[in-house]
Amino acid sequence: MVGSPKCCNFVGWTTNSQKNRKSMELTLIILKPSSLQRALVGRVLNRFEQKGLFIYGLKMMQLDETILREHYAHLVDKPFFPSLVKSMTSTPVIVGAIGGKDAVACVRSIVGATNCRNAAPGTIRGDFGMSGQENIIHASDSVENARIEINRFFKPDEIFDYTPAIIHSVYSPDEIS
Ligand code: IDP
Ligand code: MG
Repeated sequence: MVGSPKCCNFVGWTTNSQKNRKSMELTLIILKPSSLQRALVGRVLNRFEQKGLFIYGLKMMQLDETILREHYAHLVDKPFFPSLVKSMTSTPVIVGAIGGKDAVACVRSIVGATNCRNAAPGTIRGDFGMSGQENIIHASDSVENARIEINRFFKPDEIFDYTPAIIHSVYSPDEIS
């Protein structure tokens, strides 16, 4: 974001109201190797666009064990962690910064439960997967973790602040002004 050393305060909306900008959030998604190998990238990204969320950053990158030990710090002692690292480094991934009002919770809801076999139909994991590990996509689980994860995977100048042309059709005036 212009003038900001980090992208953690990004809101992505052109409005003069700082108060109302606060409810606009940015969250991190990672399209995992299972998305790329199964050629699901377009369909997965479309789930967020059709909802009315917007893409403010998007890139392909190769992960390594170092960044995964940081990103999955809560799982490093789990027996499946080596398998998770092997999977997550098996192809490049696509990382995205998705924005909107209450974006963190909305994106988690669209993604669904961790194990695809338990994920509700209509969610990404529920519709596209059968595995607990090969579950298509990562999404930040809290506003604080979204801020940390976006800063982990994106440089500030890789997040783009623009106003979607359809913003006034997606939200009512009181929701964004
Ligand atoms: P989340 O991705 O739904 O937030 P986390 O518990 O944070 O779930 O786990 C991170 C990732 O680790 C999962 O998305 C999945 O790929 C993998 N994972 C979690 N639990 C298991 C398991 O029991 N077996 C194998 N892989 C797992
Ligand atoms: Mg998680």
